[in-house]
Amino acid sequence: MPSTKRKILVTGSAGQIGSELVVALRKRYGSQAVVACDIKPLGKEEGEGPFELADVTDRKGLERIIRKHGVGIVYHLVSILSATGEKNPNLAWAINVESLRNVLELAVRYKMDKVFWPSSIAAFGPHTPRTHTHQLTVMDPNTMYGITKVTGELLCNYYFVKFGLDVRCIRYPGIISWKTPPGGGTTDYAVAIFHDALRSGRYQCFVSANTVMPMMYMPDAIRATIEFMACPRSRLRTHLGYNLAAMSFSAAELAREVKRHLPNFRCTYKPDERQKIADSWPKSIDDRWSRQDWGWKPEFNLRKTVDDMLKNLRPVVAGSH
Ligand code: AKB
Repeated sequence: MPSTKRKILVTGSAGQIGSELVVALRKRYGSQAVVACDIKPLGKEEGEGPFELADVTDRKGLERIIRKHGVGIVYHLVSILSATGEKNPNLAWAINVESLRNVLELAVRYKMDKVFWPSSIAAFGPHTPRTHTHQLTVMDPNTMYGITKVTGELLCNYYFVKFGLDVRCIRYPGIISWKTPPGGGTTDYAVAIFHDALRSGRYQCFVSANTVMPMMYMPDAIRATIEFMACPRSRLRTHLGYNLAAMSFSAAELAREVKRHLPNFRCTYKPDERQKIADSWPKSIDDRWSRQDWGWKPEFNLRKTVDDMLKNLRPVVAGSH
C-alpha cells in the first residue's frame, strides 16, 4: 500500500486491463483498499470490494467518489480503443482526453500521491521507424485513438511539470488475455483467434498473414503496471509514456502456434480497415528505458502465451456452449 491509508481508484474496472488489475491490486493491498469504478457493473470475482457505477466524463460525479472513499491513487484505465475510435472519433476524444483532464485536475485538487494512465503503441504513426521503435522518436499518429494517446501523454507530463503531480504512463503493446472478450482494438485478432479456434476450429483474421505487431500476455502487463507504480519517483526519467515490450510475431506465426495445439485449426486472412491502422504502428519496440529505470523484464514469449491462453480459455468456451 502507498505510504498513506488513502484508497486506490481503478476506472474502467470492467475492461480488459481493469478487470485483471483490480483483482491483482486487491490481492496485494486488500479488497477494501481498492475502489473499482466503471460505467457497467463488474463481474463476481472483481466485485469483492467497493464498486462505483460512474461516467468518468462527469467531473462532479468523479469528485464525489474521490471524496467519499478518500482516494489517493488513480489508475485511470477508461479508454475507447483504436477501431472503435475510428468509428466514433468524438466519443474517443471525450472519453480518452476529457476524462483524463478530469482525473488530473482532481488529482491536483486532492493532492493525490500518484496517477497511472495507459498510453499505447498507437501513439506512434506512419513516419515512426517501425522496428525497435525508440522511446524518443517521431510520433505522428493518424488515428483518433493515437491522437488521444499522444495528447494524453503530453497532458500527463504537463501536470507533472506544472503541479509536480506524480503521473505515470506506459505505452502498452497489444495485450492478449482470456478473461474478457476482444473489445474494439486493432490488436484484437490476437485474442479473437483463440476464441474462434476453440469454438469452431476456424478463424478469419482481419489483418494479413505477414502483419507483425508488438504484443504482451496479460500477466506480464499486470506485473509491469504494478512494478512501474511501485518504483521510486526519483528513478523515472520521463512522465510521458514508457515504451514496454515483450514479443513481436506475425499473424501467421500466431496461427501456427495455435495449430500446434489444435491440428485441425484453419486460419484465413481477409484484411479490413484495421490493416491500415496496424501498418501505421511499430512492429517491435525498444523498451530499454523501462528495463533500465524500473527493472522491467517480460516472462511470456509467444509459445508460453499460447499454451497458457488455450489452457485457461478452453474451459470457459466449453462452459459457454
Ligand atoms: C488497440 O488495438 O487499439 C489497443 C492498443 C494497441 O492500444 N489494443
